[in-house]
Amino acid sequence: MTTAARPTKLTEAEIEQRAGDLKAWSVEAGKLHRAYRFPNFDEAFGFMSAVALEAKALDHHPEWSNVYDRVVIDLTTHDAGGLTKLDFILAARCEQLAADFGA
Ligand code: H2B
Repeated sequence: MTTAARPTKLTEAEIEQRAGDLKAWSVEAGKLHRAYRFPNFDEAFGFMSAVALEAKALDHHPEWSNVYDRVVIDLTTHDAGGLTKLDFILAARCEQLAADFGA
C-alpha cells in the first residue's frame, strides 16, 4: 500500500472560495458544519452507512452524531489542525448522499 501525502491546511481565502460551493454548510469553530434531517431513522442511518464507506475510502472521518432522523456533522482534518480539501471533498459527497436518502 502506498502512503498518500496528507493535504495541507487551507488558508482563509481558500476556505471562503471552496465554501461557496457548499451553501448549506457553515464554518463553526473552524470546522465545516451541517445538520441534516431525514424522513426517519432508517434513512438517517442508511446515509451514515454510505458516508462511512466514503470515509473509509478517503481515509478521512467525520465527527458526527445521530438522534432518530437527525444527523449533525462536523468536518476537520485533525492531522493538519484545520480544514483541508479532504473536508470539502467529504462534505460534497455528504450532500450527494443525503439527497439519495431523502434529506
Ligand atoms: N480523519 C480526519 N477527519 N482527520 C484526520 O486527520 C484523519 C482522519 N487522519 N482519518 C487519518 C484518519 C489518519 O489518522 C490515518 C493514519 O491516515
